[in-house]
Amino acid sequence: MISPTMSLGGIDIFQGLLDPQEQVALVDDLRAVIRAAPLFAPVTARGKAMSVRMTSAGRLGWVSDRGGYRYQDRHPDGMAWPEIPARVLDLWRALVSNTRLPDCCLINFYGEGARMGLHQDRDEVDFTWPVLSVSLGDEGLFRVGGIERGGPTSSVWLRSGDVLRMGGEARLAYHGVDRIRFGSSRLLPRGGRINLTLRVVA
Ligand SMILES: O=C(O)CCC(=O)C(=O)O
Ligand SMILES: [Mn+2]
Repeated sequence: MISPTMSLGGIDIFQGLLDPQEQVALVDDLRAVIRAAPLFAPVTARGKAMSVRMTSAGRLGWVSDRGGYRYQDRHPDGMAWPEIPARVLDLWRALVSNTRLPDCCLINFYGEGARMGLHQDRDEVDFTWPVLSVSLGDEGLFRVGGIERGGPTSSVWLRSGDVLRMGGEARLAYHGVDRIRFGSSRLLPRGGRINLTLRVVA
């Protein structure tokens, strides 16, 4: 079993788990996913644009539009989501489970100025499985609180190749990304940060 390098508010963090070569290979896999299911710009139910762009791989993908946020089995343009890349599933097998694989691999892209407000991941039916999250590219300031909104929070800069596991008590912890350091990594030639979030949905 691989041990986390640190814990933040009950979240296990595996810093530098993916070496530079693995990161490059993963980005190649993701380019293929994005070619088949392009990044789109989600809006909230109130019509406010989110600053990240996103797409998904897997049986289900997460979408947000005027109709609200939800999981669905099609990209907003109508195609089925591509399969989750084998390399990504290997990571899940190593850190979560060999028997139950994730239904969804959400791909978030943070360009310059993008962020994600504090939220809980609670659109899934089953919270017994952890959420696994992979950071690639530019550094992101990740903030985590407790399971109630408004409590104390702590922060850590996530770097390319870091992996985070939110399970147990921390499965429903509030978390978000305050900002990225645009251009801090050379993994993506035009800068930006990619986050993969793997979840069992149902
Ligand atoms: O970008 C991150 O590190 C977190 C993403 C996230 O929390 C989400 O997509 O639900
Ligand atoms: Mn989240």
